Amino acid sequence: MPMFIKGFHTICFLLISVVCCAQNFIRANQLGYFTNGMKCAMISDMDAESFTVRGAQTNQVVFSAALEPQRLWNMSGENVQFADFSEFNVPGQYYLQIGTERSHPFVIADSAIFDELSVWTLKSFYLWRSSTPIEEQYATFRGTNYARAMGHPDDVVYVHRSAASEGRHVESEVSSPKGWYDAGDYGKYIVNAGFSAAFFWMAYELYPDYYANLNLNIPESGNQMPDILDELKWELDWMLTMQDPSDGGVYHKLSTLRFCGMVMPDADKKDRYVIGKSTAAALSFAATMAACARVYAPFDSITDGMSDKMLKAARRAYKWAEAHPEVYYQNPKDVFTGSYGDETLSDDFFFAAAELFITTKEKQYYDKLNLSQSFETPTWHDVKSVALLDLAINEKSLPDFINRHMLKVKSQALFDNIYKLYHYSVGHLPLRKFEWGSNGTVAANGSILGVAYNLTGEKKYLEGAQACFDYLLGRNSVDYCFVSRFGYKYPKNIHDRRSDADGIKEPLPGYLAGGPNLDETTDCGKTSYPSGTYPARAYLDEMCSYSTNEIAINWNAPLIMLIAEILNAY
Ligand code: 9MR
Ligand code: 9MR
Repeated sequence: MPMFIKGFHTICFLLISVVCCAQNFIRANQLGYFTNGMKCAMISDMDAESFTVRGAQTNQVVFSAALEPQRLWNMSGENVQFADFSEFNVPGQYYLQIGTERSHPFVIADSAIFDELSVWTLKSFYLWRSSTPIEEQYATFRGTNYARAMGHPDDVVYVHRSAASEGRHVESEVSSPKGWYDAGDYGKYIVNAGFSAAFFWMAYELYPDYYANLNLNIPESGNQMPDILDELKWELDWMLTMQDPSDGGVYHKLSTLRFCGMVMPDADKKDRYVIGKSTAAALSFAATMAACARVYAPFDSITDGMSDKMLKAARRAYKWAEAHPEVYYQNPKDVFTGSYGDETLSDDFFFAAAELFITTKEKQYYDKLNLSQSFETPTWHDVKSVALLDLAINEKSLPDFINRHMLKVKSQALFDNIYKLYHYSVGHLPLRKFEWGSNGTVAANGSILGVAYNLTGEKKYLEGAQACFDYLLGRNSVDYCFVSRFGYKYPKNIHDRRSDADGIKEPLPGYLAGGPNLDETTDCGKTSYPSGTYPARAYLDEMCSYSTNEIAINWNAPLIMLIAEILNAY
């Protein structure tokens, strides 16, 4: 063949492989693995018989093993195999190779590899703070300074028509500062706040010593309270302002009437409102305040006696919900921000009663708990499994009159339901479907398996938790480490107003992208995905793709707990 044709062929081949099919066929956790930990990578469509691990500098084979035959994973349309190299335990930098295909390089090391991840997934909440300037000394990540001006003081917000009461009239002014932004938008929504807070306090309840020593370098660092609790307090302080003092009811959310454009927080100057009161918000608030009354009690001298105030607020909100058991939230006609509407409230009652019970040990709250229902993956709209988990975590401190057997059977069933999802999944992933925020669901399920391991000591649960961890950090069908600024290939264009508007090329660090989701395919125009796209591959690293590439507190919070579990397991 004449040279120029050969060259032409080569160029075409390169073009085709870059444009249409550029992907990695061997996908590992892009950050790495613990020296003595489980180590697994996913191989896609290679039908290989064996794999090798090679030194990143030397290119020498340091480990090799046979592979099981490939199997079709119907969620991704790939034929997958899993390379297990747990046995190999020499620290260093490596990659996997099969034929000429290689994975991204990764590290095998003792622990430090995940410390920065643990800090910055938490610090992302500091960066999310409303009503305060974000300062350079706390907001510099690997040389990039993410400082910004204060946004949304929220010391004057208005009572929306839907939220008016005897004591607080339409358009009257209230002060509701602090709190975290919910996501890529600047709203503050109670139901999602309560769900997210739960992963903070459970992580703290599980690993108090770890968090006592984890320095986040935030403004409150060094104040004798663990930084994770300082960070959560920013949210709690705001939540407390969302209770109407005249009746104990809780506003569903605080936001503008419409989403603002992609601008920095301080450029969003439209009036903000407290909007609606709902049973779900009252219960989420009650659960959070009740739990935090317990968790913050040892720190009353630092918080000025906050725990007592929280418990009173919790009881009042719960009473309000009992008197108004069916106030479902729906956006009023003039409101277009996130709705977090929820048609089922039994799980919210369960959450509030469980946390009030764990804290007060009062039988009146225990008697409200229907433990005979079935428990599965929790979400912001189905929180009963969060409550069950926290009952299990606190079991030892609960009074004698409870049905311990039932609690054990039910928490075991929750663990096993999620474990089975993982175990029988060809893709080694405990996920029924890829919905909005699928990565958050993986993080939540992973964190539950981590609790299962923590409480039972059974290795199989750790294996499931590790699978979720690895998936989120790169062992997935789209070859992304889903946490911004971590790993080899991470989301660059998260749907986040700050990241889009701050003039900094790199996105803000430490944020978990929502992840693959086929449900909304028009946010980037009619052709977001080619038809026939498989759910596990329906992910777009585009700013427009809020259905797959937004960030949110309820996805980052379970990730924090999962990270703590993995870090503390080895
Ligand atoms: O930016 C908004 C994001 O936070 C929400 O999750 C999403 C769905 O409610 O909506 C986004 O806002 C979009 C709006 O819904 C439609 N117009 C374009 C907005 C920005 O992309
Ligand atoms: O996480 C929410 C998801 O379950 C819903 O399907 C979706 C559409 O209503 O909204 C998601 O929550 C968004 C909220 O409404 C506004 N802030 C951004 C949230 C994450 O996208």
